[in-house]
Amino acid sequence: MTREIGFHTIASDPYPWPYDGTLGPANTALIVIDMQTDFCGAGGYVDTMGYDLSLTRAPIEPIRRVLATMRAGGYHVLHTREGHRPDLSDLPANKRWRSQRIGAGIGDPGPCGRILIRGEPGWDIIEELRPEPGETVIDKPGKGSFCATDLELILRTRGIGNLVICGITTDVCVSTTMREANDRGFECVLLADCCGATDRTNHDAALRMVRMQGGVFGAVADSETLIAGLP
Ligand code: C5J
Repeated sequence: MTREIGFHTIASDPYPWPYDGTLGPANTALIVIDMQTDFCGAGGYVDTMGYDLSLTRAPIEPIRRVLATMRAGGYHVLHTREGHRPDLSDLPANKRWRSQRIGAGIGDPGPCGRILIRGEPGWDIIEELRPEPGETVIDKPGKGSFCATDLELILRTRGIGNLVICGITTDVCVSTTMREANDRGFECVLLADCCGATDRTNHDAALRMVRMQGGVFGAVADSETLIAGLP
């Protein structure tokens, strides 16, 4: 993996990130996870389940600022979308069953189209955080962004070793992706104010878990610190 000369880190918890001081645009990517109407918009999946949308909408503005800064700085930017094929051939039966049981069946019709189905209005990334031309969008059928996708191949091909992770939900897709990335040797920082969960306690717990054992999954920072510290 290509590493840049120079020593750049940002203040983060529990250690200055990245561990080896290689923060720079060539080898660092922002990955924005699942900022889709289904997870933070009226009539989407999370709304249909009855959760408080203000929690999953809270990161929109901080992410917008980080996106603008990292785009301007020439950093890699990637987005993910959770969703399934219209014929449901990639939807595990237990995932569908569980969602139907609570009245928000994946694949069933809802106010934003079929829930979590590729191509439906609810599945798309919200307007505020729309990907720009040239930015990679990873479509994933699961919670982790590495499962059944070409994300790892793309990151390795581009020589990206450092991942700035944000999006929703902190305790599910964000956490799963960070763990998958960490196990693959990527150096990750999670931006606390650029994430949100359907439950505040779970959000806080997910952040706490990252910081255990000296940073068992990486480090935690916030958007202002990142923006101020980017070389
Ligand atoms: C969930 C996600 N919570 N993006 N998906 O089902 O976190």
